[in-house]
Amino acid sequence: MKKLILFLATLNLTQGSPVDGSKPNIIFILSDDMGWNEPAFNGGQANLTPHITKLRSQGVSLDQFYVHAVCAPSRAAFLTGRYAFRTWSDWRSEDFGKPSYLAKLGMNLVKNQEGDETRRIHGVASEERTIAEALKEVGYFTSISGKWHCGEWLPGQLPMGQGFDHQYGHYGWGIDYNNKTIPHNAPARFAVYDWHRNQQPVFEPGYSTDLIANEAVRVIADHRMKRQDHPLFMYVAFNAVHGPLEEIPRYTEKHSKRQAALKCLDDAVGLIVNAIDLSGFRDDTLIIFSNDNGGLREEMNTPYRGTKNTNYEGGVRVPCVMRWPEKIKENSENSGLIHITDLFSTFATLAGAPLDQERPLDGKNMTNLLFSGSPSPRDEIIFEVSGSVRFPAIRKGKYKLIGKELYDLKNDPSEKKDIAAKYPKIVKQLNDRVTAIGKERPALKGTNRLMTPALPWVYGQKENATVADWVKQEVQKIRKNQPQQWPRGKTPWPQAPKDGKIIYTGDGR
Ligand SMILES: [Ca+2]
Repeated sequence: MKKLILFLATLNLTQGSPVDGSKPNIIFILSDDMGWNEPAFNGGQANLTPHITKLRSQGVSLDQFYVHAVCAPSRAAFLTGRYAFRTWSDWRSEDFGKPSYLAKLGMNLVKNQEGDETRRIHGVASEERTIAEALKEVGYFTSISGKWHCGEWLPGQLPMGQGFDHQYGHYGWGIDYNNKTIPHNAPARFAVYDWHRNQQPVFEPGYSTDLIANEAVRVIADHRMKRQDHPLFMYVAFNAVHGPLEEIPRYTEKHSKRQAALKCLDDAVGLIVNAIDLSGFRDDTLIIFSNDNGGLREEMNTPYRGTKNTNYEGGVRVPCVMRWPEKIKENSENSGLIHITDLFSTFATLAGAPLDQERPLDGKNMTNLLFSGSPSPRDEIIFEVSGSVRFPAIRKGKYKLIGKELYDLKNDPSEKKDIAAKYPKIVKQLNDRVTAIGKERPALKGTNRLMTPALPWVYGQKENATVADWVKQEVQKIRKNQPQQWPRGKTPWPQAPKDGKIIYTGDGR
């Protein structure tokens, strides 16, 4: 009997969900720096997010969907299915041009052969197997529209070097929504052009939120016309609602800039979902909407504590909704524990792509949780290990250890009461675990490569080598209005966190 039960249990584990390998279209829409409570279904103003609310009502809301605490780590974790520390993505590319960050790695700001202080090159290594590569292998057309932030210079670290058939948007941490320049280029402080289609600089007047959505709609329509025999994977990563918010094309009469930017993002989500439905892809498409890290200010994340760049719930627990008609129950909720790395394994499983690969995955397949009503196979998340700018942080079961602080998330989801002193054994257990896994951090490679020139006109090494005059004109227009001098020690970006804390004075870069 025991043997039979064991056999049945094994069978159940290996059986998979009914939709595994069914190759749906997969549309992953990611916003930037949105707070937990900004969508209406988490307490935000209803008139700001009607389309996201509608998507939620047609599908499931995930209550325990976790990411990393900042942009680049979350994006790398999604793309590779591996915790950020494994690809050194807990350090962002631009950090390698900032003395306060470099100092934490025992490195200096270096000069290139031209004698200019410049950035060391850092990004997700081209050897990593990305989700785009995994899906492409099994016949998907792969598209990214929007923000990349996993390397902005070497061809192998750009989207089309990492498995995307189509690329549109920006490579760096952010852009000003209208000019498509990135307002600084650490260690230089001047603007660089960062807007590309298929890795060529492109001039397109308009507001980036609208343009990213328009491109996504165009790709969907193109797919309808040309490639219906192939499944579609789209990664639509808005720079909204990240700062600098700048000029917003509509809604500012009635709303604050932040609210107007959010409402424009909501419009954009509506356009994409509508394009899927009108193209006849509705029933064969899984749409996911989520966000890369918590909001910049505490009040955006209540009832959770903390902000972006912290590992409190407010920094790492984000809204996530999924819609797949008939496959996911309308207006449902799911409280299974999920980490953004799991999307890799889940998408690959839906696509029938293999999960065994040279560099082991942290992501777990969630198709049984999402489509068979099984419990989550995950009971642990490694947010951070030593060697990062943030304190080591781990969740195990109901407990979360952040540095020396311990919280019971089941009874205290707002992390008001540090219970470390009361439970030293649990602290030790979690600390031992996060220390042990931290030893798996590989050696940092590639940072002896330098960005030359130190201040490019446009991101992308090849693109900058043959830069057109119009790009220079666009950039000069912005540079001439930037401060030409900075007081000693002042930078347009915040200094690296001290004692686990970062002080934001600007817009969250
Ligand atoms: Ca972000």
